[in-house]
Amino acid sequence: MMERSFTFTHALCRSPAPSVVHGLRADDRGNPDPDVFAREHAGYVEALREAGAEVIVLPQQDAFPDSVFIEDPALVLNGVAILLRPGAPSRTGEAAALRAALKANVGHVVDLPPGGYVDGGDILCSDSEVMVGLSARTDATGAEALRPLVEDLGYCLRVLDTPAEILHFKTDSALLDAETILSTARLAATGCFDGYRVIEVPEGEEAAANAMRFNAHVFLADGFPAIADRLTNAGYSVRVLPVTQAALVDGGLSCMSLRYTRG
Ligand code: CIR
Repeated sequence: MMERSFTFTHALCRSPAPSVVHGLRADDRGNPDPDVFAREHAGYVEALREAGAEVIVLPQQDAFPDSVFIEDPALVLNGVAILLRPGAPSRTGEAAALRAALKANVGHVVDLPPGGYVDGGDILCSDSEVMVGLSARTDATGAEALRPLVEDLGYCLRVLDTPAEILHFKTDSALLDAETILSTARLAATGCFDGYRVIEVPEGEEAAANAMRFNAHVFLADGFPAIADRLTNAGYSVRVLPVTQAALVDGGLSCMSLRYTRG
């Protein structure tokens, strides 16, 4: 199947809960405002619909402050949902709490075999491989537990290091098309994207690397004009969206949806 890495019919999202004010963050730059977050989230959902997705928005879960970041407890590959084990203790329960919705919407659900931790934010998929970045949330045991599932679905799995200052592998990278990756210089310098074409985000715009290709568009956080121009000039259709409140709790564009195709 061509371009299975960014061509999708569906997206699963979860509304931000008021408890998002307690969301995890590396540096405290103030709490997100739940009302503004809800508005920005609604704009994100609308943009996905405009890009051709049928979007299912699951109800908020106040017990899990970070549950709006629905990408982390699961991975959907080739129509199969894999329930992961998020590495942050406050997020462990998010996977079980997502099972019924995955069953109802994706259909086929399997569990990551026992051992270790994996966050979806550490997984970057191209058409042929699943790159798993080791981080404070994803360990080698978890990545190896994922390997047989991924290989059964027709992908290679490659385990990579993430520099210590980066929360998630995809905090600093995004797929732009089947051969091209958007990356910060600090992540690309590890050599993890050798073999791909890499477009680097300019210095000072690192936060823009948490972007998302969805069908014809590249979704980019608002406020990063240099990379927006660079991508537009490279021929991408760029859709700029405000994600100011997600950014306060270390979230970006890819974190707020699980993207998949339902036949
Ligand atoms: C966390 O630290 O888990 C959340 N506050 C942010 C998660 C962002 N998700 C992602 O990069 N995939």
